Amino acid sequence: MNDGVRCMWMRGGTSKGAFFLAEDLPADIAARDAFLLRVMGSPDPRQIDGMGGADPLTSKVAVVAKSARDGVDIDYLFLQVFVDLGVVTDSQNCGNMLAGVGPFAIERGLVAAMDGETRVAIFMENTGQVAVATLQTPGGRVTYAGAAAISGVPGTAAPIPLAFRGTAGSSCGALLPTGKGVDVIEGVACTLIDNGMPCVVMLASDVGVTGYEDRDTLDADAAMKARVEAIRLKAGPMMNLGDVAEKSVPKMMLVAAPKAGGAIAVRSLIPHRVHASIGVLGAVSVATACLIEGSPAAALARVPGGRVQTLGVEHPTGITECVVTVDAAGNPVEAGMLRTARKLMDGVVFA
Ligand code: NQM
Repeated sequence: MNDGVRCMWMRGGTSKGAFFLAEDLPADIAARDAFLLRVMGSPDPRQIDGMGGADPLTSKVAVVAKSARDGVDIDYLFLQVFVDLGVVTDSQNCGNMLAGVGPFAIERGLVAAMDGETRVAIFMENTGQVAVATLQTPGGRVTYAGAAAISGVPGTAAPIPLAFRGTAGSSCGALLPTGKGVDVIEGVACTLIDNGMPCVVMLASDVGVTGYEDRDTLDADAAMKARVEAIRLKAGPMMNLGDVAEKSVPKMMLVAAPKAGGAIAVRSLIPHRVHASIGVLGAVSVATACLIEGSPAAALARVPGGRVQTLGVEHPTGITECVVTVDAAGNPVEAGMLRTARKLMDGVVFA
């Protein structure tokens, strides 16, 4: 470890962090987590003694290995390294870091790239589903350059469409873990939902904000945050997540009527900081809530209808479009989203 560990730093979607081969990390979980805390410089709000960016969105780790599963290329474990707590958690997935996993796997020789496009099937170990990423690989090499833009990231890059199946109940066992479209917690009507990410969806106005504020304004609102955290601590056990005091789920989604042409406006707490945009599976889950009868989101949402619906989720830095496919009974069966990624650094990192 003192000689450093091989590591690639990448942007995946609107997140950024460290990508490791599983074989390069300690097999012992306590030793692995102690190493990752040192790498990021946690716990410390500035992460001054590490590589982390003093933000949950830039304090992330992807652990990648060749998969032994049928029809799957790669296994991906996501780890969230808390910024100001000495905690590393695998309690959530991350669809943004997922965008970097396919390119990283090709760069490390775990997947052979085709000339043109390469589809990489990725088993998401945190929640047990498979996602398929389609990468641009002209001449059998990953390219990061391209014309795709995603909100929250300046400029353009090669498109990486992600497709998800079977994400309903990924961590909570059911799309609606309480069996209801709405539960009242601390006097606030909430939809407890998991279509890839456990989320609690409520009206922003019910916790005293508009839902159109910028990130810094909401991050400075200690009273709102305390109220939302009280709801989260009660929602966790109701969602089959147990005590969530030291977990990064459920995510808290404050919704308002759309006003930029999307389906819904959202400010998300992940869970103690406000997201600069929105998580991938968080967006899929809140978009799905727009389709649930009785949900506070459905009451405000502008939804197109039909079996394949493109739902724009408005957030502090733009709109993220999710494509949600439902079956004849209206149950979500598939979701898709466009991401991009960029290789930033390849080398060794020291703890
Ligand atoms: O919801 C942040 C992110 C995420 C998670 C978070 C994510 C997802 O933006 O799939 O991508 O909610 O902690 O990276």
